Amino acid sequence: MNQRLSQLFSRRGFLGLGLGSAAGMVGAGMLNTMGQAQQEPTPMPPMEGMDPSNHNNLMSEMLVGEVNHVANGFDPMQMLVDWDYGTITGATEDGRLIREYNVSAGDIDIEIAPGIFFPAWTYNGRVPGPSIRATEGDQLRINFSNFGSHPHTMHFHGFHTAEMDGVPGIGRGVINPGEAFTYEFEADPFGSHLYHCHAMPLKRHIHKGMYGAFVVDPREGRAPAREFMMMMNAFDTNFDGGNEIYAVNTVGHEFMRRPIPVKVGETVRVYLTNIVEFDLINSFHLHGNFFNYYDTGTTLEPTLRTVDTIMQAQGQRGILEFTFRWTGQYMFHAHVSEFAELGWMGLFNAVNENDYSAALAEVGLDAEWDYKGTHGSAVSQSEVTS
Ligand SMILES: [Cu+2]
Repeated sequence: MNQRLSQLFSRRGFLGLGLGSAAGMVGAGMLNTMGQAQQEPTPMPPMEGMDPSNHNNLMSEMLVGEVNHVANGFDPMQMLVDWDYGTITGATEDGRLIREYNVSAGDIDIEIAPGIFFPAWTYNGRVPGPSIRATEGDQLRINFSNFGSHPHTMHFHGFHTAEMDGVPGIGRGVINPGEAFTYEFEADPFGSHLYHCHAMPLKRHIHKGMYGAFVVDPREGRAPAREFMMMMNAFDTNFDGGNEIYAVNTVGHEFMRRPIPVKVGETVRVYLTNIVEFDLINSFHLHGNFFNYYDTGTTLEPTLRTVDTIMQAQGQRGILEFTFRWTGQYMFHAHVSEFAELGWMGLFNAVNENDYSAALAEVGLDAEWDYKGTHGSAVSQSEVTS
């Protein structure tokens, strides 16, 4: 056992005893609960406020209440724009940037709808895990440590050797609790990709929350736009092999309670992934608008033009681009009505430039969120950090 591994084992021991002295290694939110044993699933409370007699009030069809994002340690609204570019630690002999990322697995309980908790397995204490972003050709080093209660892996979609595939029995295979491994490969091809745990049983490890976006920008970048990461996910809260809550970025109906501010006339670009387990098909439908779609994001020209609904099977991804012509609130949701009613439904709030600051403030956002949303490309990021 090398020194790094022995350190990890001792840290794992601390966490298991609930002494939690590894604050420098894991987020505070993770520390709160990482030492706890897996809890029994929380039964679904009745959906209060669902009043079938009221047909004119959207809110009457929604999950009612507020989710405590601070206690969760992550906010779906911030997840739209909080890309992880890693740290540029050098260059390869052939002159490509080396980007290093730190990812830790850990067990935490998360609130996925008001009052509904789910015992998640996470990357970096959040579901989805960090939105890893790089530029085509970068050399990526993903330093993965497993502080969780089960063996896990990180399986990336992209070109890489079998040894780096993060699959049980091939290369290093599963990373056991207390162990660490560095996955290394080139960011190739550009596109809207994903990573997820590939330990067995696969459907359990994925639906527990072990997945995240992996976006690779083309070398020349893409045209300026307001960019969002949207992960269509769902949760089986009673472990019966079917989902009870559906969402984009984990929290059901979050973007109905807090419409996403966008500006009339600007290009909106969504990096969309479907990771929903147990249901064969998910979809994304946009109101009052049409979009161009780049299947898997691996082309610079759209693969579908002027559509308002796309389907994704589990693991499929793509990029949507659209522009709002008029101010107002525009829904986006699964065109599977059941999913929409169980949480997969949100709103864009399209406003004029002069009203944008007010629209941000209404949903608890500031200029930093606006900046991150409009400066997401890793191409420009490397100019800043290198
Ligand atoms: Cu796993």
